[in-house]
Amino acid sequence: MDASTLALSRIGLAGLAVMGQNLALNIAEKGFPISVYNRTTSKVDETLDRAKQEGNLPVSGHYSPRDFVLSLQRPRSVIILVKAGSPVDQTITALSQFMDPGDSIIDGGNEWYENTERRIRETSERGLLYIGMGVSGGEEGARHGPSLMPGGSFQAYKNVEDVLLKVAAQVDDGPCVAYIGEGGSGNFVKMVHNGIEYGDMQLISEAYDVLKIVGGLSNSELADIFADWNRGELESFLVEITGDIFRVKDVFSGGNDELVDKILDKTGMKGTGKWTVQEAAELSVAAPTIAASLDCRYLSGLKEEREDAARVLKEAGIREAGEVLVGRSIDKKRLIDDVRQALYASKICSYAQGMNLLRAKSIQKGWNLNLGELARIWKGGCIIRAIFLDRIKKAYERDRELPNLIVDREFSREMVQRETAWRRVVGLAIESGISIPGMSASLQYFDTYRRARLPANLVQAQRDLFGAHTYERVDRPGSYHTEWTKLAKQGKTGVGALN
Ligand code: 2AM
Repeated sequence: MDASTLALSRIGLAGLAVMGQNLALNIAEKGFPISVYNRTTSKVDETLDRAKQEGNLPVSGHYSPRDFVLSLQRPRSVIILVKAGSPVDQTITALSQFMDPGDSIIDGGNEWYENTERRIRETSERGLLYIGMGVSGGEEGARHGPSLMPGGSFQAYKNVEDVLLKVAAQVDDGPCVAYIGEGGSGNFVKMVHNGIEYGDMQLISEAYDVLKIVGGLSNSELADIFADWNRGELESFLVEITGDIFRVKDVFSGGNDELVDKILDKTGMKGTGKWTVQEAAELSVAAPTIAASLDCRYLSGLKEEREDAARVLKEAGIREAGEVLVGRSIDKKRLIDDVRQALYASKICSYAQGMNLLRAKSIQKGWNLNLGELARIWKGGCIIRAIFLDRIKKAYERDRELPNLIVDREFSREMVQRETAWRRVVGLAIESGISIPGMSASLQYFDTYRRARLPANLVQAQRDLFGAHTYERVDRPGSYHTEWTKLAKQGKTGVGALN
């Protein structure tokens, strides 16, 4: 195709797998003529077919990197949506040779943020601008309005801001996109979004498990409960789709059983949750709910081992999960209400962990992340979208330096209101052998964070005894070391010497 004879496109998109195709069609539908390219050219034709079918959208297909790049208005902006890692480098190499200083590359994949930072440096040597942009919302979001988290070159953002503002999901307080910050901040924020998503999914699965085993609820009752929860404080995409899942019948069993019961209990993953937990550890930020959900995915993968363990422990005399409750009368209505409250309180703790991880990274990297604004752009389009994010946004608007969501004046009140129900659910699950690693991690996080005094004094004493690591005192300044063993043997009161 001879680019000179055609009107140039406003923007380009390379990488036409599911996300790429849908995002390209979304951009075109919002009135921005777009050029598309894919290494395997059949996907270019596929996209052109869809563009035609879905309303003669202004999409032009290109079959070589050169034609693709030359079909764009200058300064050129190219979104790439290929597999993270080396495919991104290969795509940059293929395209950038035809690009000019001032042109921009926007990587929309789930990339490790340090790769983006390396590419920012590499492309800047050639005068190119670079953005790592988190895109959330799956296929549907990409097509009709995702949440977008672009970080990197501010100029590159400005060059495409009009496009992104229209393409993003729209909520009551604006489009779900904002310039995140410099470097790999956009990818990092998307990574933590995914970590929070792991937590939400785990917590929901635990709510399901408790309701099913303790309450004996059927799938159709569960569908109604989740639909009901979706009309209140838990209103969210994940709660909504969970309700829908319980309603789907299984075709292979003649439509008598629900599909959810036929699904193998082994969770897949692509790595962003693991990165979140690794980063939390690197930054010394406690993220136990997110870590518990990651661990649970690992344990779920050990299906055969778990089956063996179930058999061995049964032979050893263990009771089935929930068996201790047999014969006990369960107030279903109260159980359902308790689980709803436990889920909500657990979620607050999980989001508090994710937000605090973002803040710690922001301080380390000088990104100046605006946590309230991040909560706002997650209100629509993305997988964790929820009514509750508006409350998080407001909490950070009230106090930008809020150390933890738990101590926000509204959230603190809500936690206390739900505390008894939360403890009942966790207690009941623990007593009956139903694993609830997410909800109990959240509760333990809450109970540890809220205590003015922890047994860490004893750990400090142990460290000082065996490693002379010294300790501080509650009543006077300085650091102290005590000859604990000697004094204990002498039966004397230890008078710590000033170190
Ligand atoms: P393909 O259709 O040619 O395989 C998701 O796999 C997307 O990433 C697809 O569009 C795929 O292109 C693209 N992709 C994967 N590896 C690539 C590479 N090394 N270079 C260019 N595109 C690649």
